[in-house]
Amino acid sequence: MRFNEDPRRVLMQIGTYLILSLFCSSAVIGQEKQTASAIQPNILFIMADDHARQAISAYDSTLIRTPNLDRLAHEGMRFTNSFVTNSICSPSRAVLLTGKYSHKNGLRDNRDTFDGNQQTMPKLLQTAGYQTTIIGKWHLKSEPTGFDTWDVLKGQGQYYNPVFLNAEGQRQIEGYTTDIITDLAIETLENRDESKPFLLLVHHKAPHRNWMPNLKYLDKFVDIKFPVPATFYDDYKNRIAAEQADMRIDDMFLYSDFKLQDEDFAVETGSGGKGSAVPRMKIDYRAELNEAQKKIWDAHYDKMRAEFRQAKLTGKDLLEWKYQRYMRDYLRCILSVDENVGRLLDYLDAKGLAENTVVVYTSDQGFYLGEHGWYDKRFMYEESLSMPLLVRYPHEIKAGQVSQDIVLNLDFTETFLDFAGAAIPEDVQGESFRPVLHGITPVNWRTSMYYHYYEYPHGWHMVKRHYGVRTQNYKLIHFYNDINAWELYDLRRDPTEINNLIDDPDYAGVIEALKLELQRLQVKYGDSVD
Ligand code: SGN
Ligand code: CA
Repeated sequence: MRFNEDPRRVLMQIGTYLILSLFCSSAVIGQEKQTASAIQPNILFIMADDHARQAISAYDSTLIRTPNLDRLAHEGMRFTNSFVTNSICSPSRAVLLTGKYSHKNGLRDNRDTFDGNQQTMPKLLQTAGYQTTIIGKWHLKSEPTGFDTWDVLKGQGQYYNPVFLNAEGQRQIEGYTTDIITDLAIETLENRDESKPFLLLVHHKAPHRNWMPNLKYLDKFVDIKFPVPATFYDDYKNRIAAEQADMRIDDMFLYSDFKLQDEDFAVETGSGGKGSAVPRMKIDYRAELNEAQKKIWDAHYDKMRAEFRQAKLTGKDLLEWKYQRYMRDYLRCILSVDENVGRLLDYLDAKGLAENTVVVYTSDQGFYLGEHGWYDKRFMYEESLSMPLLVRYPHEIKAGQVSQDIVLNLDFTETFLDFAGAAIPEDVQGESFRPVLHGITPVNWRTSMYYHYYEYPHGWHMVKRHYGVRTQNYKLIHFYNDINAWELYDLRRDPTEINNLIDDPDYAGVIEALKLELQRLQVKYGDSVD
């Protein structure tokens, strides 16, 4: 809600906010100890890996129905301008844990190791009296710190029969990873110390590449033809970095991405994202399945492969076949994520915890589902810059709200500390969006956000280094390193970002203002480009 809306409504909102702040904010002076613990809510933070907003029906119902995620949206607040500051896995996780930009927390790209000795959000919450746990994907190389208990996937993790690492060592658990992560989360809640509030981070591996669905969902979506996105056949005109990126659906691996699993497809012909068209051997993803699982798996994909061979597709037909194949497996993985979010919500209901638990659903970043002809993330363009964000906390958040305020993954640390009533350290770089959750945009809320991506020229997908600024209406990006290319988008007129307006004289004033804003943000956050 904005201040320039109906004044009566605004007054009512301000009233509600003041009342809520008085009753809910743990920062209220003179609060008794016993009330202080009563108002420290539990925090259940569920984060998927590469979950595009387009694949949550509360955002967009074109592709899939996600009743449990929608339930969170309907019972809480859904954010439409929630962004990450560096759209790639490990860096995003490091930002979540520290509330600091990549250049400050030391983890710029997936090759880096997280320095677990630094100040982190779980450590701060631990000090504030919380019982802290992480279950699922970690992907930060060093051992987790700041958690009372942890059970994290080894490396990127597997979809089936995953190996978990914890303080005692490692163990393998039979089954489907999205289900198992939820089982472990529920086990954690069952065994928790009830005298303390909890912080539970549930980090799914799904729906990360190579999109291996649960066996029970293999038959889903077989009769559906998904519409290709408007920019599917993008020609990348005036966008050099986009043109040179290596993440087109057309180049995906036949064996592992499309599961055309036989020796004919074992040497990949597409580049699949390594940045060169050099043929490579198949990734043997089937090795993680046990014999019983493999039997069901193969029955499905072998049939599909036989149909594919018979169809002898080429050109546009082949490309659109790849898109359909990609969508099916990706969305089947989402079915499991949604189902397991439902299991956790049901658990909270059954134990009477729903009222006093802040439930957050998000993803480590967005993803391309065929927009610009792509999969993957990394770019500052909308699909990968955006993270889905749903927050429910009946005690403070009115049901069914939608916020357009700009919030960032950088803000989770401050927001959670705010809920915990804990002091917020000086060097944390985000903002608490708790007031935004009350339905009012604070007068001084941010009107622009800063972004910086680094993983180039090493790593996957050849997305050039870039930084930029996004406001409610515009986006300015500078690609650097081996190029020097600026892009400007007018998001109101061109929401799919295909018209780079950097050379349009009508926008000279906008560009100048955005360049100044970019500089201001770089100074504010202490970033420089070297
Ligand atoms: C893997 C994927 C890439 C993906 C990176 C990073 N290739 O290497 O497509 O961009 O992970 O993803 S795969 O063939 O091995 O699946 S991230 O989420 O960890 O950043
Ligand atoms: Ca990811």
